[in-house]
Amino acid sequence: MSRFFITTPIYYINAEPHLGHAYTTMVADAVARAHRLMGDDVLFLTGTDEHGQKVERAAKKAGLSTPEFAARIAQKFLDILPVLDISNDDFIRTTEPRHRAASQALWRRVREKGHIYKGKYEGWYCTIDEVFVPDTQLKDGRCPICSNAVERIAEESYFFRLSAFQDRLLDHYERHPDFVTPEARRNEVLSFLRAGLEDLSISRTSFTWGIPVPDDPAHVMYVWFDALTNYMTAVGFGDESPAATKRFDSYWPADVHLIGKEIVRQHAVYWPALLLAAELPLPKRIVSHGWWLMEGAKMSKSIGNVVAPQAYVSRFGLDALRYFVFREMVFGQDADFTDEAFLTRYNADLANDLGNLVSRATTMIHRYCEGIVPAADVSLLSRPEERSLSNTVDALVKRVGKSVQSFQLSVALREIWDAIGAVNRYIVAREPWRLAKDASRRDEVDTALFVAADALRVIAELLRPFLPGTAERTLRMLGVEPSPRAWASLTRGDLAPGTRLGEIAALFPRIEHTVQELRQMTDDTKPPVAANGPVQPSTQAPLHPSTPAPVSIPAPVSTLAPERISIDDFLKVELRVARVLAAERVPKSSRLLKLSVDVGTEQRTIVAGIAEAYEPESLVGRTVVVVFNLKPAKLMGVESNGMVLAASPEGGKPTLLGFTEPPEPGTRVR
Ligand code: ME8
Repeated sequence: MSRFFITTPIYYINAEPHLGHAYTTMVADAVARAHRLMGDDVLFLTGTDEHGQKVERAAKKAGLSTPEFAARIAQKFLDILPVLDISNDDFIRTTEPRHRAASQALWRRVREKGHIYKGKYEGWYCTIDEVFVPDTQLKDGRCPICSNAVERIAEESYFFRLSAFQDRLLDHYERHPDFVTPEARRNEVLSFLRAGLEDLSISRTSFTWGIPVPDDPAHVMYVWFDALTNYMTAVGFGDESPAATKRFDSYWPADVHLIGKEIVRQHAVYWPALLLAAELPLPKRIVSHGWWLMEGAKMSKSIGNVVAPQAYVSRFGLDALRYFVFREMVFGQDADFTDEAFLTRYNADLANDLGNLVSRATTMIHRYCEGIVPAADVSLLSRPEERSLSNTVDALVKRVGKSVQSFQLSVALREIWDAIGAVNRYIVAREPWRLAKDASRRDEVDTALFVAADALRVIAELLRPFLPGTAERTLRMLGVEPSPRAWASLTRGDLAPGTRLGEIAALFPRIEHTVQELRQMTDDTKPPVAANGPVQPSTQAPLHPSTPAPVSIPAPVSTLAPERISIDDFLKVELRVARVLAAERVPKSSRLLKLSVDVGTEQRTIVAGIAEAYEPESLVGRTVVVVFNLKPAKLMGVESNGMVLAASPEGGKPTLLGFTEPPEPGTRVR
């Protein structure tokens, strides 16, 4: 079993976590989960970076002692982990004793090897980014990273002989072409290295919120010296016990430091130089991703243009957020976070492609096979359609694994969605609903449904690292054991015939709201950016109470032109917008639901033949279209006063008409 040690940056605690932090943590989580499924012994570390002048100032502003402030904000970073279903193995806070010991041990080791000396630092400092800014790098007199004002500092300082490591670093880069990815970041580092390195100031005396320098407590360590050490603290560095030493030897060096692109220099130059100085192994890979932008500007706590992940999780569910960020951001590049893109991805990819497919396949097994996975007829599996789908599924496991290993999560998801498309096309090609009408074609129905359900099982297993909840729910619907299947043994054809399916539930109910409505709802739940106030709990109801995703089985298209009617004929039918107030099953009927609807002027009872497609509870609150002036009729003893419109394909389930921007009940439809 190979070891896989992956880290996120440890986050500053001057403000609460936002989508940028959540993104890195979710990416690391997906990769860690995938490596577990690939059989690795994974150690996944995240945490908080709590020292430095910025935090000291934020605490003062909040009117709290610095330790109290640190504990309060660190807790917010801890609290968000279960919200995002993060599977980290450790969470490090740099204020913990184990970390003080590790940082001081590293300092001593570098000092003993002769790479630290005392001097005086005079120059510019950006407290937002906690970096020294040489005159030559100032941009209009401001920080080149965040554009905020820089401060002049002049104080006694210890220096690390960074300049002595230029050649060894260049040599390391030469020998390890994948040390820093993507390529663009590697090239930036190489030009920085080739331009020559200056020694690095690694201590401060003008504030006290930091780890004291060994043997000279008037100095606290430069926050980056302390922060970078966290990666070794977590695996036992600085602890002399045999257990800790063993742990360090087996987990260090880290396999991947996953970071945002603005902190590449610290990780790709300072950190390896410090490790070379301490004669310790270097991390294997530094992988950096791009930024989430809001209208072109980096989402950041110092600007305040941040998205609160919790708001999206509570409105749309965690997996919708995970899917969106993994799929939308091409790894390494920047991406805009927009509600338009969120809504499109949700409705098109999740509700329509995945949600409908699962619902469609399981519904047909319920309808045509009494809810039991049928057995395929082996002789039918060599037909071109079956072979083509099998090839897609066979190739998928390897492809997804490869994409995940290179952090190309958007590619991995695109590959999975291509397979979802292939299953959808297979079902359309086989038309089980048509075959089911002919008893002599029973084997073909069984084969088609087995092949589709089995492909879905593999797809769901592969979705586990990305959308853990959705993967489990899908597998449960397919009647499959929820315990994860190692990817090495994940093969097509393993779904056991005779398995009873679980209950069907909509995976991703369609969002019938406009972007404007959506924005308002998410804005209302954004926690305040300032760290000194409590987060307002959301008081709004979930955006989609549980409206099921409409199921669309393509209707056969008639080639006969129907007789035309005049507009007057059409207007005789009064169609109105209505809202469902209550819904229940009609006793003894598997097809009928009794709906109570608001038609604008009154409340009416309408009986609709949609029970096989919709759970009654899921309809409450939904906006539908009804025929208002239909003569009343009794159905199974219940008087129906109108008719609800739905697309009703031959052999398929009905799909209710709806609106992306629901009008008021009573509005005429024409
Ligand atoms: O830099 N888009 O902490 P930090 C994508 N403490 N990712 C983003 C982002 C955005 N708009 N904004 C933040 C620090 N991130 C140091 C790290 S490590 C030894 C010390 C993510 O709180 C991204 O991973 O400023 C980025 O690198 C990290 O948060 C910076 O977090």
